[in-house]
Order: sequence, then C-alpha cells, then structure tokens
Amino acid sequence: MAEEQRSVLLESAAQFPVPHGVTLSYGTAGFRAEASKLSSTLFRAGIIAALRSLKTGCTVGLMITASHNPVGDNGVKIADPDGSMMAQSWEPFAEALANAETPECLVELVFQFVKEEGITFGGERPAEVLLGRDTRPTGEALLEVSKQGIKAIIGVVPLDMGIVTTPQLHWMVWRKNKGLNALELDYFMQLSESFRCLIEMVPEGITKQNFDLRLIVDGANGVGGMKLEQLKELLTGQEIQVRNACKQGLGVLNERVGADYVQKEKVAPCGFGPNDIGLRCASFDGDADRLVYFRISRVNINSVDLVDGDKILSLFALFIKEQLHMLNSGIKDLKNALPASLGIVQTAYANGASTDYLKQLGLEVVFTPTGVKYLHKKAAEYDIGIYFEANGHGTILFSEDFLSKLQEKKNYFAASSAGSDPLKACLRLLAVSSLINQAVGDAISGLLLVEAVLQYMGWTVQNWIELYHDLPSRQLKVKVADRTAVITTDAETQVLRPFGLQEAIDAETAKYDRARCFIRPSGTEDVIRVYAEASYQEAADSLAQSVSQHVDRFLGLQSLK
Ligand code: G16
Repeated sequence: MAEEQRSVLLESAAQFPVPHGVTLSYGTAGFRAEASKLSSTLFRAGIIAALRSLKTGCTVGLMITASHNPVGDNGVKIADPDGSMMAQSWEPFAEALANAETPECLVELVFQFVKEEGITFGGERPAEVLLGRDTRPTGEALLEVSKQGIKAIIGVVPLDMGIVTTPQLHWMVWRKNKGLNALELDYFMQLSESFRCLIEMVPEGITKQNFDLRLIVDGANGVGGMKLEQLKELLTGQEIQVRNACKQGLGVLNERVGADYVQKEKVAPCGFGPNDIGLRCASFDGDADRLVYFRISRVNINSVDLVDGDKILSLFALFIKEQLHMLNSGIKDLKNALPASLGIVQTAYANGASTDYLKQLGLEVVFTPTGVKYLHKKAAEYDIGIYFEANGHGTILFSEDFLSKLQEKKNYFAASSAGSDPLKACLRLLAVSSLINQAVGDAISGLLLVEAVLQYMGWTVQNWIELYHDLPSRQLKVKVADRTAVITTDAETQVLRPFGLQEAIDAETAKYDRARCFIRPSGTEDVIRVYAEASYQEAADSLAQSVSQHVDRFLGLQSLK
C-alpha cells in the first residue's frame, strides 16, 4: 500500500508544480492569493483535507473561496468534522506542504506526518471530502485541481457540492457527521422552518401593522445573494429584496459592494441610493459568512449608519439573556430551573462602547485574536457562547448538553404548563439553535435571526442603533515590506516586534481622550491593519493616521531600498 501511495502522490504532484518565488502562509482562514498562483496550493489542500478525513474517520470540507478579497484572488478554507475551521495543530503541516518545492519533498512530508499522526492509508473507515466553491470565475478549475489532491490519497472520495456559501458547506459537513440529511434543500428547510417558528412566537401586540417587514440585502455580487433569492421563496412574514445578487454581467464580486466594504469604508454599496434612505439594509461578504446591517444616512447620503457585528452580537445577547431569564423566572421548585453559562467572545476590533454595554448587562466578555478559528473555540466552552467579530462574522453556539436539557424542559413545561412563558422561552431557544449555524458564522442564518429578534422586540433599526453609541473609530491598511515582521500579544493589542513600535503607538494614543489603538498583520491580505478609536471622529482619524506613519517608518516599503 505504501509503495502504491508513494507513486500515486509523486505522479499527481508532478502535474502541479509550485510557482517560482511564491511562498504561502496559512492565514486567518486558510490559504489565499492571486488565483493564477494557486494550482499547487489547491492540489495540496486536497491532500491535507483527505488526510484529515482519514485521521478523523469522518467527512471534512474543502471550500474554494477568497471571501472578501478581490475577484482575481482565490483561496481555500478547510472544515473539520464538526464544521469548524481545521484544527490549528495541523496548520504548520499544511503550510509546509503548500511550500514543499518538489514532489519528492511533498511525499517525504506526507509520509513523515502520517507516521506521527498514526494515520493509515486506505483504512477501513470511510473517508470523504465535501467540496464547494463560491462564484469566482477561477473556482471551477481550482475545484478540479483539489479533487486531484483528494484522489491522490488512496481510499478518500471527493464529493462536489457545487456553488455554495462557505457556511452552507460547513453546515453540510457538520450535519453529515451527525448522520443527518445535509443537502442544500435540507439547509433551506431547516432555516425557513425555524424562522417561521420564531415569527409565530412574536408576542401579540407586536403586529404586522407597526413593524416594517421590508429589508434590502446587498449580496456583494456573490454566492450569498444568489442563495438568499432561492431561500426567500420559502419564507413567510418577511419582505426581502436582494440587490447585487450575482446576475450575469451585472457587477463585480466585492467591488464597491459587500460587508467588508460597507463596514470598513462606512459607505453604501453600489446599487443603493437616496430612495433607500431610512430603510433597513444588510450586506453580505463574498462567501456569505459575514453580515452587517446599515441605513443610508439622512444627513449625508454618501455615508451610512452602520450596524456592525458588535451590534448584532449585542442584539442577540440581549435576546438570549431575556429568554434565559424567562425560562427560569417564576419557577418555585429549583430543580426545574435550567442554569446556563452564557459567554460573549469578541476581538480587539470590538468597539469599546459595545464591550461596556455587554458588561453592563452583566455578561461575561472574553477576547481572542482575530479569526473565527479562535472565537469559535472559545465560545464552545459555554452552554451558550455568542461570538462576533466587528466585521460581521459570528454565530451563537449551544452545547449538546444544554440542548438536551432544554429539550427535557420543553417536554416538562409542555405537559405541566402549556402556554407558559418558560415553555415559550424553551421553544424560542430551541428554534434559535436550529436557525443559527452551529458550525460557523453564517450571513443568511444570522440575517433571519436578526429579523426575528427585531420583530420580537418590535424594534425599528433606529431603536437598534440606539442600543449604545459607538465610539468613533478608523481602520487603515499599510503596505509594508514584510508583514510577518510584526509579532503581537495580548489578543493582538500589544506589539512585541519590531522593538519600539508599541512605545510609539502608546505615545500617540496618550494624546487623545478615551483612545485605543492597535496594529496587526492581516492574515488574508498583504497589509498591516491599523485600528484606532477615540471620543471624537477627527481624533480617531488622526490617531490611525499617525500610527500608520509609524508603521511605515518601522516597516514600510522604503525599508526595502
Ligand atoms: C477571515 C476570517 C475572519 C477574519 C477576516 C479578516 O474572514 O474568517 O475571522 O476576521 O478574515 O482577517 P484579517 O484581518 O487577518 O485579514 P473572511 O470573511 O475574509 O474569510
């Protein structure tokens, strides 16, 4: 078997040589680069996913996407059996394999790793990799290359799920490993049914007369808009209009559209204008794993009132807290109570005002570095863990143990106190757990939960915006000679290397009231990101600007000369 495996690998790897002078790193969410440089990487990603499937004896996922990056880029995200991002302990191997110069080096690395991990080639356990891709024109060819990588590991089978959102693919992997139906139609049915269930339980008094059901969604000219168009046919109690929905010849993926653009630039995406002033609008990113809301500003139609991931998180936290309270209040016999640990996970990008608000609600807030792989892991430590990045990537995780207790409580209350508040709270929490993606942040399921919660509260977008007032902030990008020269610590809030840069940041920050600033190397683009917030906008702008100049002085392109 080993000899056969060796020769299959050698032969197939020879077809996808590593381009000269290209070194790839495993970034925030996998490999990402200009698409023309990615054939060897995608072939190797297929090998990695196949080995992961052999190791776990489960189905894993391989998604071909570069998410918010320009249309000319592409990349790959690998999903573990539980639908979360591939275990971080495998990232060094993935990076070494992607950069192995020759087929012989590649084979050596694979065999050494397989030995260390105790993986058996062609074992008896079923091994399968689900493949998906977004709408990028290079996706189809790169998917075929990944298939070759998967097939180069004997006994592993690729299964092409076609064009899907990233969260759909993660959801399919998660479902399949639970032995449940995992087709796209199952996803649509689960979302539409749990949404209907939540809407049916909107308290009386919040009538359709006083809640504006209209919602306009920017699909980023990507896969998310396309899928939402399909799903909306199954939805009742919602009026969704999708724009930038990836129609042939109309608009370019992520070009002046999409969640990343709206959140970072704080402007309306293409296709939105004065006629939309005051309406509730939402935006997806290119692979629909990020969601932000916005409203075209009445004051300046070129800008938006942004409702970012922090505010989505706050809305969800408020709702979940209320349901937990409702579930347990009025229960005389303590053995019928269902205590739950509720944790909130944010990153350094979270607006300080959101963290203050969440703490005022009495919630436990913890921080991790940027990247869902960190936030998701942390959130999974709680009975209910809510995580969101300010850029709109997040979800609500329910532990299996909590869900089974919730199911028991529901049965108990249904028998003993039909129509009671605790029963309604159980039903709502169960519906939320089935609506919101348990594998990864999902713009489509997040959007439906936002809509259901707003209806439940009877809130306009204005009520939501007023939950707390964001501290003014500014994000900038700085192109540098080598972004890996920046090493950070404390959930990316402090720079360790290069020496002296943190002191320069501290000195700038000290000049402003309630100011905060940090820098970090992006894991998806070749830039250093700078984030600043302060008590007024000009201060945040000027702090971000002066720190960017320090970054440039320490690391900028002129240091190449
Ligand atoms: C990916 C990750 C996110 C992260 C984002 C930006 O998002 O999944 O967790 O926030 O990259 O990362 P960076 O600042 O390192 O570029 P996506 O939606 O681009 O896949």
